[in-house]
Amino acid sequence: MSYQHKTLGEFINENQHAFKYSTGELSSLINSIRLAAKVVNHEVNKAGLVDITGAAGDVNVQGESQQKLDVYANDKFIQAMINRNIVCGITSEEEDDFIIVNSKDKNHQNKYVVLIDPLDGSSNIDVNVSVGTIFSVYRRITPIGTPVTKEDFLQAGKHQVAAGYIIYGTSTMLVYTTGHGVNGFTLNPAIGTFYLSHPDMEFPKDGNIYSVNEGNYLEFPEGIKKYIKYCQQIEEDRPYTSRYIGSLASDFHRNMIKGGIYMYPKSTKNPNGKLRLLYECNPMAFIAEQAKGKASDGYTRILDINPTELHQRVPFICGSINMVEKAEAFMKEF
Ligand code: AHM
Ligand code: MG
Repeated sequence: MSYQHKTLGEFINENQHAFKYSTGELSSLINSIRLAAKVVNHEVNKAGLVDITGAAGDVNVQGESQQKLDVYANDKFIQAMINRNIVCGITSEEEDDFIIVNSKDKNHQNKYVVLIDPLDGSSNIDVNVSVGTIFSVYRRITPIGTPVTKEDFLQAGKHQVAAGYIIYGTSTMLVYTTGHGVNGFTLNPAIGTFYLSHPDMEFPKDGNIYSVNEGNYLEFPEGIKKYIKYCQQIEEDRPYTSRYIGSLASDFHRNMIKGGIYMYPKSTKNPNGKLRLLYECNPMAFIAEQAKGKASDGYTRILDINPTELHQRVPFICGSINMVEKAEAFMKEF
């Protein structure tokens, strides 16, 4: 079968055998994320009707209270994983603490924990701009048969077994890796099926797009300021183009296809940057490296950082390898 006709379901089945000692658990996990993505997509697509159907906090005609979309997405992803009982723990950008998942018959036998940002960039919803879901999967490190602990979630990003994102955009796409390259699937909304549309995605080594919130320029470290000026210089293939959606998955996705760099540096206002290491930076860094790109905090490889807190923030520079290395060189020099 040519790749054009391959569905995500078929792709997951075929690739299950790539894992040594595979029990199908990871495949079921990706399948439940696929399912929740379709449910959330349906709701996100209706967001513009909010004046007609009622805003968050209102009660609709059926007497059900309306939920904010990020809370809705959080519930749907968590429910999908709990209902199928295929993970042993979940933590989410929307939750204060991690959730232990178990049922009597399973007795803490599941292997994987999931870390999720259910609706990233949700401030874009009101203005009909793309938002995303970002997820990350690790094998637990505490013994099977016991409840998971925080330790299972605080693993360095290099230990991820899978990571991905969903973009609710002009098309809805699910892009993920299990450590064997990166593949992208586009939803055909008419029949509710994801098709393999972007096999073996890779960042071009170089690019000409830089994505950063330049409103914070005056607060950035000197190295980042100098790098931004470098991007703007009229020389050789520069100035680069500035593109910033303010929705990480979408900015990353465009840069992976066209070649570019995304930066959320530290600033005087946000001394550790804004993005969350566990829910945003680690999964994107894993995908970036699998797609031959690079991700760092300006000095250190993101995937080597040992997390200390569930909601830890970290400066984030990610994208085409030569561009990230150039930005790192500026950080080192200034
Ligand atoms: P969120 O998790 O509160 O939605 O914030 C994450 C988002 C990223 O998707 C995006 O790149 C960034 O925040 C935009 O932040 P800013 O508006 O400060 O530029
Ligand atoms: Mg977020």
